[in-house]
Amino acid sequence: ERQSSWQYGNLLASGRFSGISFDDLPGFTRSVYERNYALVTPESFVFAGNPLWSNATTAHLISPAVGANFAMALVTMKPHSSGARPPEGHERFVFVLDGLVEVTAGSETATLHADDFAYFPAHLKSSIKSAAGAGLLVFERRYAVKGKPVFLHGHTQEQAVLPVDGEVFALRKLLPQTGDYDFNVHVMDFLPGQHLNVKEVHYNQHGLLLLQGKGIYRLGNDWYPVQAGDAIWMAPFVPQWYAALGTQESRYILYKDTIVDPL
Ligand code: UGY
Ligand code: MN
Repeated sequence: ERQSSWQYGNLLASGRFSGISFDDLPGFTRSVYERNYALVTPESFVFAGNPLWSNATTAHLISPAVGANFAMALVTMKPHSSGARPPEGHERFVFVLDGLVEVTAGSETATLHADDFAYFPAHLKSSIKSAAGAGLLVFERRYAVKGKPVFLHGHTQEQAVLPVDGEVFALRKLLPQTGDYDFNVHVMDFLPGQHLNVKEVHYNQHGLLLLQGKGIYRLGNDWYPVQAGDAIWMAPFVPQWYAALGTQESRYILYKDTIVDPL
């Protein structure tokens, strides 16, 4: 057996099979969908028109249809595209993956570049426009607490790195930790070889997009190789753990519901 894998390695090195790519293998995907988690990888993303977005397509990777209390979508905005206000009672969080957008909420406006974010409270009229095109990650949910959240926007890199007891990753929280917000969005950085210390099990739900790097994600009793571009849904109480591998820092962005009494 050793010999056959050595021979296979030699054949690959010979260039005969150069260009082998699992992405192009018919019927192959790393995506998996289980009762309490899903891994959705780019070869499975399905972009389609959406009545709230003009001249744009959306790929919904997580929605309440799986039992989640939020929706997570990728939005591809073409030049001269726009997004309308979410339905009544829904709040929206936008993270810019690439390009440039102009956002409006109430009487305020802002220009967002890659790695910038904005939060739109449910009670304000809002819109998102892109003149030259942009890629967005969007989290939306029904606003579930009685508070006074405000329109917010910022640059990810300018958010303070927060200490986390017993953990080594660098954590940034993009929303205020007050009772006005019923979820937060975390950005977490790991150097290669760093991993979560806590093998987490908690009532909160997650929607995750790996922005950079690669590693191993544990979901329930399964371990998955993951890389930038992969998305993960984690239902309440699914055991979860990550280790960063490779040569590049890992960064992921993570929806986490907060505050709401689990009862
Ligand atoms: O805050 C969290 O729950 C976060 N550390 N979870 C995770 O990275 N899977
Ligand atoms: Mn967690």
